Amino acid sequence: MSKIHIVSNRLPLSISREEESFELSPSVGGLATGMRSIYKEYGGKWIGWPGLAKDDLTEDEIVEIDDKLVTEDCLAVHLSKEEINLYYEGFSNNVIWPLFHYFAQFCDYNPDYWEAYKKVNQKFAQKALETVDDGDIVWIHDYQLLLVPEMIKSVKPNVTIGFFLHIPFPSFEVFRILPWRNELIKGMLGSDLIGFHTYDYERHFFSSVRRLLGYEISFNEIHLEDRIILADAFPMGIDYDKFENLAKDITHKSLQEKSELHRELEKYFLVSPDRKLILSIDRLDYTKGIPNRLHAFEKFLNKYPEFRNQVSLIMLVVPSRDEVEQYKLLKSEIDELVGRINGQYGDVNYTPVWYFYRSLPFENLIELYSTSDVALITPVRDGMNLVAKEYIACRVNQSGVLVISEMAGAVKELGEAIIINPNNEDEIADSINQALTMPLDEQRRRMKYLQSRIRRYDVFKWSGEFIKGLKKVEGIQQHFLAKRITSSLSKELVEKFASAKKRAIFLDYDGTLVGFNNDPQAASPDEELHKLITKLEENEKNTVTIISGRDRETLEKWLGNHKVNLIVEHGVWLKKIGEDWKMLDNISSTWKPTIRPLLENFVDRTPGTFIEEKNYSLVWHYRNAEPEQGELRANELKDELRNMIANHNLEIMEGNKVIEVKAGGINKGIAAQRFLGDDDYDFILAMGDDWTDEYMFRELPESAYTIKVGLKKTEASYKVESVKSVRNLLKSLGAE
Ligand code: GDG
Repeated sequence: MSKIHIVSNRLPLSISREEESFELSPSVGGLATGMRSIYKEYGGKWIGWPGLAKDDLTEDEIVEIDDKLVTEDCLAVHLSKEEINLYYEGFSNNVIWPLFHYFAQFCDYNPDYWEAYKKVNQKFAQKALETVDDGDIVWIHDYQLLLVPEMIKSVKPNVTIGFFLHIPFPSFEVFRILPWRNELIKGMLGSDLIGFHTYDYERHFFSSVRRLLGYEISFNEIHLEDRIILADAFPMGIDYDKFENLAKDITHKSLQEKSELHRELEKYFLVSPDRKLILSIDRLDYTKGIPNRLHAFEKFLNKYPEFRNQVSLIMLVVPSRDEVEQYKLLKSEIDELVGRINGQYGDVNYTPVWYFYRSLPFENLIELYSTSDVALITPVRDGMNLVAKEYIACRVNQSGVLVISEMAGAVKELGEAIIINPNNEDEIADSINQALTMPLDEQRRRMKYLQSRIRRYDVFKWSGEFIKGLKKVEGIQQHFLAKRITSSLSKELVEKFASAKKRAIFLDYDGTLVGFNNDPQAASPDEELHKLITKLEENEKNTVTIISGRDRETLEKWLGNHKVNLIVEHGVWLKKIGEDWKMLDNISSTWKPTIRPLLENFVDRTPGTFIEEKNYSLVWHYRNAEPEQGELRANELKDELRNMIANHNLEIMEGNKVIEVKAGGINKGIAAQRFLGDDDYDFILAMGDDWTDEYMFRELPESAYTIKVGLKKTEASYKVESVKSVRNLLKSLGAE
């Protein structure tokens, strides 16, 4: 069975220095819970930083820690203070975190951060490579390690790599701000499956992939030159049963068994049975919308005076990154706001905001969830937000109302909550009122739906679905690779070629012999290609034919000096060696003035596009257009063309970033067949990359070696990945 390994910034264990040795204690966080079952069950390792700076440890202590971690199947990536400072505090938390949460004004594009980020990502990759075997699965987590997928894939292509991003992926207009945007995307594309919390993050990612790297995306598959990658939404869940069971336990506790906090909470309600509590829990972070919440709560107390003395907001803020300037400022802003509200609306018996700036034991958290009537979650941007789900799981009697920001990823699954815009303080104030006055049966009705959804898609389901996705992508990739020429097949082909007496070789030009160029006129043959063709044409057993959609003039100019036959314009014209051009069929071009204005209109409306005129066809090129607009317009154009060609004998051909309208009745398949005639070729080879070549693959005799360049679906009998592989194959034939 293949093993599953996990890579994340932090290991799922905390290490603390005790008097004589080090103690390990398991983390209780959602990721640790969800992943622990996976890597243990599949016999893998967890690779991550143990949380102590290497500078504070002696060599012996590092060995001791490593030995301890190995017993838990964990491998430590040891980092120095400087590395933590530059890679973690610097690039991860001062560049990616603010940018991906749309706080571009907080980014510090310091090149030293970037250098450290690359170096430390390499360290994580290296540690993983030491333990990962071919056929294993590696699941990498989050924004600190965006480069690791590619770093592993490039060394071990036979390892299946999953990547999950726990924070939002921003829209292209924001992502493009980053000086190292291409490098980060390429790093992520080393994965086989990329997971996001929501479909919105996924589509933003696709948009950046398309615009920055120009890869084609169909449904949720990204087509690289030699691989298919899948991206999908996997909304992360919680360990529902754990929260629910603890919440149930709490309701059965006697007064003596209750914690001090719990007793305090109960005292609050003793003053008046109508008293209510609103809860919020977050890390200290500018993305969590804490000041907005306080402003809105102030507004609420002002607008709904009947709730003064009756409603308190318990705000648990967990200290985080408080050495960083923005966080310090945020902390003072919160302190000031809490002081102002309590000063204005509080008295000796009533504190409007109970503010805890610390972290609390897990049990206290459950008590807070269980005793609060409303959870008020107002992030201005949040990848998911697990607190919302935890509140739902703890409401064992199904009372309670969740008010949640539309900017939290979790909102997609929480349609029965009250949904607010975190920047609309009036709306939040009114929503607090709505939540506090909601009849119990309505609370229960809503909570029932929320609970059944969150219970079903818990953290185990989440991780299980992701692993299923990884297995599915393996299947898809195998399907795409199914016809790929292996070394034994290529040997067989060379042997058949060598023993043949009369060989026909059909080669498409663009995308087969040369790569694509932004300017089609710049794709002339290079030195290597000239040599390759010369080598093939020198062997008198070979009949080489270049079969292309290009026009006569261009191909004759480029290849006229070779002893090769030319079939151009998708089969309209044939020029045999030493002969003149001949038309293979009587083709008309009288339709051009009708179609041309439509194409011109599309050129006017789509910057970067242009028309190429061939003798018997018109081509609209959109490779240089902004990619999404290009695709959109291409579909529009096809649609309009379909209506227009009805009365003409025309065909619409869709090539690689081109749409071509040509006279019907002739194609590369018919042309190749006619060329072969009754001659007794005992070896036929045809290579091409786009769907115009599919005609050729279909029409040639079954015994022919038909080879598709690229991994897409094809009628050819074999596939090769790239122009480079075509040239390698031709080289081995030429060497015969
Ligand atoms: C990132 C993304 C995404 C909080 N205070 C205490 C405490 N907690 C626990 C909560 C909850 C977790 O911390 C916070 O999780 P969130 O999801 O709300 O937020 P981030 O930490 O920002 O996490 C986020 C998440 O990754 C997962 O993908 O949802 O969007 O930003 O589980 O219960 N736990 C204890 N004491 C506390 O005082 N024990």
